[in-house]
Amino acid sequence: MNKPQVVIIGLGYIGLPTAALIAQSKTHVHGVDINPEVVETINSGKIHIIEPELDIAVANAVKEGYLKATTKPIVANTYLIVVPTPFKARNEPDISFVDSATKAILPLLKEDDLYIIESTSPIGTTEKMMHLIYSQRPELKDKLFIAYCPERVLPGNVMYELVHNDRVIGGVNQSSTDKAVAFYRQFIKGDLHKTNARTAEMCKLVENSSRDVQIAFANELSLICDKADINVWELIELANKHPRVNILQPGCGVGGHCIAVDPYFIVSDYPLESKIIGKAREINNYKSFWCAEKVQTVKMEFEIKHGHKPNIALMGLAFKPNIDDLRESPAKYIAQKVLQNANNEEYYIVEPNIESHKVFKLTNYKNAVAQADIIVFLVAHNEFKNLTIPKNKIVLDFCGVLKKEDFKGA
Ligand code: SAJ
Repeated sequence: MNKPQVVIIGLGYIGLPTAALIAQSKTHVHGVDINPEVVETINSGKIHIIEPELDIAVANAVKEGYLKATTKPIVANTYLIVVPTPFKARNEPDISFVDSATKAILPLLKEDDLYIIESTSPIGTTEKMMHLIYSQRPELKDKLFIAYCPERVLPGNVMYELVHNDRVIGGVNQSSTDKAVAFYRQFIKGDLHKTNARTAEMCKLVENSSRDVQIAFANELSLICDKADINVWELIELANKHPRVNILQPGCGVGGHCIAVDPYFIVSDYPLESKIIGKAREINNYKSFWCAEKVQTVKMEFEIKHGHKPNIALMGLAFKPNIDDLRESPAKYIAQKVLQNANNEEYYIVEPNIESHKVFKLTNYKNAVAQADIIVFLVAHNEFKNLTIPKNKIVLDFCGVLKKEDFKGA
């Protein structure tokens, strides 16, 4: 096999699709992951994550010899850091994975190599890594190309968006930006926008914070409308008829690994200034809590009125509609909270996108609706949209499945 040209550290939701994409253009990619099981899975042409079309891309790349995975990096000329940046207690970003990935390649670096961080990172991380590299390898000072290039793909549509989305690319100097742009140009059809590293880092955080703030506005409206006895879905639809208004949809909170996390990267570094960004996080988190409380209240009202415990259907567990991904899901949080407060009611848990779950006993969605006295819509899956709900059932529609139908709750 020829010498690999690209090393990608981190073979997760972004690293693995990126590795497969680059390998498709017959560039040798050496993927690195600390988890030996992940490495073994990929080398057998299989994948450990759920993403449409990724399985075929990885199988082909491995079969044709352009993608190989190991637990240790090797010498290449381009290094991509695509590791997670979680947050620690008190919502502070944790860049220790970026730090250790950089340390792992430090001894391998040589003049003219390109080092790119793709991981979502607090502002200044790329410069911090540059200082780390040059302090350990002073003979390479100003002889490497160092840049930041965030991804912006939507889970479920990664293989398409990876190629077609525009990218923002920021180097620590002009030549680094140019070199990184030339690298991505080989694989990406979207426009590549040049900037500096700090702006590129902030751009990623701002994109997800912007969406979080907009969702928080919709969630706040849903709380106000619940008190004011106004159908929030109808309200938003009408307000959006204005040519310059585009309100997003309320739901049971914000889930996934990105939108509910990235805003904290700004808030923790700029706590005094980021008032709206911080408040949006609070509102979106509170919305999940509020939904769980609402179920509790309606359940007790039912028992007082009917003199017996209700059957309750909890519809959806995924973090957004029509996917099988339950990571950081507000619907799952609400289901857990409701079940913690269970008091001999019968519960039917529904998630049409998965076969079974190790904690929740799942019920078919039609059966759940037929059995339930109270139907709680947590995720707007397509399956739920055409359900006919008998008038005698109580419906809590937290995600707008029924839109303008007669229902109770935000
Ligand atoms: N949600 C609402 N109301 C809405 C839209 C979304 O409550 O009107 C909720 C969803 O139900 C879900 C959460 O927000 O719980 C996030 O879903 P999403 O589809 O908005 O976003 P993600 O997390 O799947 O992907 C986001 C995308 N960022 C933006 O749209 C700005 C994606 O482009 C990023 O690449 C990704 O985060 C990431 O990796 O950062």
